[in-house]
Amino acid sequence: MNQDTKPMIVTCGLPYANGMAHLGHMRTYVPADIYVRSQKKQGREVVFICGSDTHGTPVVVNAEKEGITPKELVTIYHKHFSDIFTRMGIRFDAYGTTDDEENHIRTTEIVQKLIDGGYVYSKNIDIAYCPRCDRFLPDRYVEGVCPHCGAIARGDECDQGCKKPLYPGELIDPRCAVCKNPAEYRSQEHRFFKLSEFDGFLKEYLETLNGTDNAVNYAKGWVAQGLEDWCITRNMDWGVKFPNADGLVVYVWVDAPIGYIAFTEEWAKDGNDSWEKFWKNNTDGTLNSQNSRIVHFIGGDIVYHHCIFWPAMLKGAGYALPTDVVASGMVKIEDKKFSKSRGYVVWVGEDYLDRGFHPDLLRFYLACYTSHTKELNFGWEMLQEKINSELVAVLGNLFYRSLLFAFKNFGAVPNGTARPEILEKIKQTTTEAVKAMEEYEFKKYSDTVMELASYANTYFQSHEPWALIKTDKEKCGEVVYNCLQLVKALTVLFEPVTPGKMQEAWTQLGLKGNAADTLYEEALVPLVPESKLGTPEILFTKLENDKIAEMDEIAKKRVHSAMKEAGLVPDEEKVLEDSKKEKGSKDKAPKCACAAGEKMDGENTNESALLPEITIDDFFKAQIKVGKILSAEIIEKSTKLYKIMVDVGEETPRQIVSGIRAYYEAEHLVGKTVCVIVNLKAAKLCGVQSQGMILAADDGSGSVSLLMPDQELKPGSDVC
Ligand code: B3M
Ligand code: ZN
Repeated sequence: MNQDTKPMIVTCGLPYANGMAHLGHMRTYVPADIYVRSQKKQGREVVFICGSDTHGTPVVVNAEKEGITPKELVTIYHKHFSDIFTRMGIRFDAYGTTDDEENHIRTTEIVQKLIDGGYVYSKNIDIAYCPRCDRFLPDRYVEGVCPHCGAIARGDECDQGCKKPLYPGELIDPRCAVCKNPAEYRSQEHRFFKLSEFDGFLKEYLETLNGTDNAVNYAKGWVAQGLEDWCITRNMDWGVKFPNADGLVVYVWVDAPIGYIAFTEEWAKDGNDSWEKFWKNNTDGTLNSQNSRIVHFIGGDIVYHHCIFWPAMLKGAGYALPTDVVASGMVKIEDKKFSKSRGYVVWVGEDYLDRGFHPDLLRFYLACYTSHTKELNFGWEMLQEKINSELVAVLGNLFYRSLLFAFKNFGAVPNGTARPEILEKIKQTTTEAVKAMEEYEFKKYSDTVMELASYANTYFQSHEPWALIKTDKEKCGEVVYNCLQLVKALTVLFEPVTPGKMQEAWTQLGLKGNAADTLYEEALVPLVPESKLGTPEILFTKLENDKIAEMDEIAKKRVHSAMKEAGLVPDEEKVLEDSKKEKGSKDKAPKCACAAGEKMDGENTNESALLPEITIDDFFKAQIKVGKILSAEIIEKSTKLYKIMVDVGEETPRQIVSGIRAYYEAEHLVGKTVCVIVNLKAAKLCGVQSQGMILAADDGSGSVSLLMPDQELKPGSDVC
């Protein structure tokens, strides 16, 4: 089947319904919406699917923090996301939740298919358990050291380091994310998906996968490193029950992508259409024989799940495979790494829409700031610059002066014909823009179309209609007619990016129907001379300095209060209060630091500076000594660990397992003077006993450095 006639499903990564929508979300959803609108303009059958991700620890942890049930939490945020999407002009054909009945049923069916196909087995594994909180610690309930790269990671993903998904029992030095106390591992029976059996399939499949390089190439690299079987059950109540396994639900990364299918079913039910034509491969089952295109738009941090787990599951259960995976780059706020807890965040509702900013301005900024896979930096002044110099000065200026001139002097579309060179220019622009769109180059699309607006401005300017009207009204009509034809073409071409404003322009042009429903070919259809025009109105007004200054102020205050909360800037009142408390604190038991939620919201940031405040007593609970490394050897069972012998001034050296293999050669470690926590509870890592921890610093970008005294000290010296 020809690519052009295959029905398409376009999906967006499902937002967790556990908090408010922010700019990071929009970085994926806006381009996806632009893409879908463009597909519709090419006359393709396309269904746009998304929904709220309602399961997993991201939801349960936040619900616990708020003191409400997961169901209550997801009801609130599902509505929030749904409203925000509508207000941003993001038009999903279906927006469900992964807790919908359709998703429970489809997930159960797919899991059962995998079981029946022999792809699932049971195994006893170590699960982190917090003796203090008296519960098992799935995924984000546990933190520790990544066994692959040594970064601090959460239970299901090395979110701050190598980004690899992690499996239960893998974290080194696990601790409870709620009370921060050391966790222990307890054996439990879980279900595993035989991902390793899909190695050959995935290698072949990834050769055929389209999309952005940052998705496809990463995935190829991971498969090349070898695949481990995947634990697909969790000890939780909230989620989709695993068939015939009491007390276990399926892992959220199983039922979340299945939501794409379930929401297609919901859409099909509503419109009396078929979901199977997208998701059931009813030809010979080989690759590239699909009758549909399945395009996933996702954040760059969930490539593994979409390019590896998901196609393997679909293949195992006999469903059609994704044809394109499009991964967006990261978002920075005012040149700082995006971080909710540090205050580098822009909330789409509270900061943007509720303050009267038009959604199309943000859509435009997101489309054309940089290419889709690169880092996007948002700042209020940068937004102002971009909007004022492009949307206002170029596009808005052209529209208003053309429409106003025509309205005032002709009262309608003047008599005229579209000049061949103008039609040719429109045609070329459309071809080039659509090509960029097909390559997921949204910036190129927008820039190409904006270039046509500059061309049109030059046309208007150089033909001086304001002078011609006095000398040759007919010739002036010709010029204005062509300007309006360019305005019409631009309205069609810009509709995917700024749909609300282009609909207004469509009405001002006096055209019937919706700009959103017109095909690209409509750009070349000549305007009807003497047809009525709507009343011209200014489409884009300048973002004024005082408004931007106000937003800057809000942003600064947010960062400041986040720093204050983290104890990074002194808060005089608090200092006073704390010093009072400190006086009587000696006999008190240390409090349980229950501020874990901040680290569990899915941010990829190094949050170590933001742990809850501790007292000096807390600090001295850790006994740190100077040690000298005597030997370091590779632990065969692991790819990242060393067994290190350290002299810490005791009778016998300590044996310590450390995840620094990626950063230091074994022979370079010997003789180094390091700092060691010597009273850490002993633990076994990869079957090797570890009696302490060697301290190192991680700058968050993959550089890890041992902490070493700046002069030779005797082993056993106290670090104080
Ligand atoms: N709910 C959000 C994320 O990790 C997660 C996406 C699911 S897509 C099937 O970005
Ligand atoms: Zn890692």
